[in-house]
Amino acid sequence: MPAVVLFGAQWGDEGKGKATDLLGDKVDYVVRYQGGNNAGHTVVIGDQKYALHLLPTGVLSPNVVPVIGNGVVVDPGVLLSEIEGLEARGVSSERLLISASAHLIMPHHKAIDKVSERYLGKARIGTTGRGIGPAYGDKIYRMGVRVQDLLDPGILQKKIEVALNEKNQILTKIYNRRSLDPARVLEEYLGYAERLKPYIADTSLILSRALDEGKVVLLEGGQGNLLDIDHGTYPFVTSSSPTAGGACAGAGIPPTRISRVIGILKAYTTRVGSGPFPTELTDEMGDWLRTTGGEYGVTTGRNRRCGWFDAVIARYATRINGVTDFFLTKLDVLSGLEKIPVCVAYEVDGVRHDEIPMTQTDFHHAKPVYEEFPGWQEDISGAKSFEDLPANARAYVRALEEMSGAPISAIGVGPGRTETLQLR
Ligand code: 2SA
Ligand code: GDP
Ligand code: MG
Repeated sequence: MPAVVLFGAQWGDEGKGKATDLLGDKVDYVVRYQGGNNAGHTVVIGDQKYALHLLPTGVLSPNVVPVIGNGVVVDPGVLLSEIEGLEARGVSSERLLISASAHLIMPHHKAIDKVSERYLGKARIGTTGRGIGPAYGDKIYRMGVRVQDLLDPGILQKKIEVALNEKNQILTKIYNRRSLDPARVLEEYLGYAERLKPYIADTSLILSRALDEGKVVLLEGGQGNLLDIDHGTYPFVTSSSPTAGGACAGAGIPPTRISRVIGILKAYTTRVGSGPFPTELTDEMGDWLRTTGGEYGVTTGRNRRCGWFDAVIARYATRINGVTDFFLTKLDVLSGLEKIPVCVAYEVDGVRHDEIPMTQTDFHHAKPVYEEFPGWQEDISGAKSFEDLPANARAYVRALEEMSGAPISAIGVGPGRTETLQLR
């Protein structure tokens, strides 16, 4: 099993953190390949709950090397606090490796993210305000500051000055905000440089050698398929590629090394931020799913929008990512319902769509076509095997599997490490 990708098959928060953690003892490296501290990955171990933002989930497994790949945007202040926070709880980040080619989130990125969202008003994306979009924007615009620039104070100073020359104009003239002082930013980042130096590495080379030695590398996605900059609900997306394709570019690993692509799929659907969501429930049922499932943003604390399972989206995830198997999470949340509707197709202006419509306009107008499944009343959180589940829960799982187009290999029946049923 050389390299394995694990990604979110919906709009994020499917339970990727828990799923990655579960594989912890079978892998040698866990690599974040995109995103930054917009992510919130929860892992529950015994009575301890960890919320990871920038650090790969592998940091919680003592034998795993956690890697921040080149495709990630790193807020160095946040990273250092996360490292310290874990250390205070007895979790060492000593093994951490940070790609020298990853980009840095700078103070102007955070300022512009927040103020531009405010200016968009009702048209806002609903970003996490962590500077993610502006940092990726500068990367593509070739104006980014990279982790390796922390090792060269002269270059760092020049890059900060060039960037602020332009960004201060934007902040003051367009957004009527205060300008940032390049000397102070330099001083702040030189401070981070000292502390981050020991972790900086050529991670693509290290991973390539590890794969040659037969080591197992897990590529851990943040966010999800429909938040992908190319394949998601643009412009209501994040600014990176959470899809399996993005894993190669974001970790510096060739596609030929990847042997398994695990899609994490929630037994219902959630989304944080703006944008289309055909099965969204804006009524009491949606509130019930939010409360029962604990659907609140791990990074911002925002309410997550909730709705029924959407098989069109699941099939789309299979197609875009070449899913070899799915982990189905949070099945326990659905216990107690009389009936469980599942969206099997959409209707747009009277026309049935079995696939995601080609245009965003059509997707915005997509009405779900539902098929109802009988629910189950039993608490399933104590189940130890698939056979322990009530017949209706088993039928629901089998139906989702059939509609999603790839086998389900594990089922989550609770947030804890042990609350998982292995199917194959
Ligand atoms: P950004 O900040 O530029 O990446 O925001 C762009 C869109 O991407 C969404 N996004 C997310 N969606 C789900 N979960 C995310 N992580 C946190 C969590 C979210 C939180 O685990 O709960 O705490 O609010 C995440 N990160 C980005 C975002 O909502 C925008 O729609
Ligand atoms: P991620 O971003 O995909 O890692 O997911 P989040 O951590 O943002 O949100 C998933 C939430 O669901 C977390 O609170 C997890 O502890 C929790 N969780 C994960 N799997 C299960 C499950 O099978 N059942 C229940 N009830 N909770 C789960
Ligand atoms: Mg999350």
